[in-house]
Amino acid sequence: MKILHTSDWHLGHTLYNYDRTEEQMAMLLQMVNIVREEKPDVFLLCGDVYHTPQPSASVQTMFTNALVEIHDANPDMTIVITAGNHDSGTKHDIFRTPWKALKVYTIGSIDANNKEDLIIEIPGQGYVIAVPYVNERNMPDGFFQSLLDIVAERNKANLPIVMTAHTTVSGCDFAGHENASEYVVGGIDSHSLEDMGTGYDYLALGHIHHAQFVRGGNHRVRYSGTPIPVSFDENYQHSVSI
Ligand SMILES: [Mn+2]
Repeated sequence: MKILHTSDWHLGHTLYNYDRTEEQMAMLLQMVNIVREEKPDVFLLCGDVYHTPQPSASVQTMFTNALVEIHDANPDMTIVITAGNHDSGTKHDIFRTPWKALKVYTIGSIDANNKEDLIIEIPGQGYVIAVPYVNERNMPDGFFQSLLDIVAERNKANLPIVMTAHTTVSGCDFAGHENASEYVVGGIDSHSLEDMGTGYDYLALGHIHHAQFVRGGNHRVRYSGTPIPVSFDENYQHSVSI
């Protein structure tokens, strides 16, 4: 299963009052071209689609138009978009049903009684367990493992299992985030890798802006990082991960 992993687009972000629409549109165009070239089976956008929970109409239009172009660039591809801590989870869920017509899954919130909503089967290829950002107080204990267990049960053909999360995993390099420590980055407490459960083949993370494999994750746990910088401190290479 070929995956394009990206996160933290922060559309609508302004830098010290400088409008960044032109840069963001250029990034979206690059994204379309990368999809056309790489033809991934799955496109993962792991949270912080927008910079604010109330993006303007023009920012939302920019995003939805780009999403259709990304779909058109590789119509067989499954697109999975989860909400991050900057997004409104409930707004993210509004168009869940119509987007499915283009094989786009938008996952904004979790319902512990309906875990099926978070499990996307890509027939013959694998599974995506799409977990959006959830405030720690609302995250049931052992939630990641419970999802992994459901998929393990179902996965008789031993297909690849990919899980997403938008959170801080301890051992990551948080350069570029202000007021960050080993324990809290961007207002999200660190999870240990053990908290993320076992049974995934790849854990696609969002939230940390510096692209990296997480220490101790055996090259299976990765932050894709931001495709374009969100602050001056992000003085490192920006990319998507294939
Ligand atoms: Mn972010």
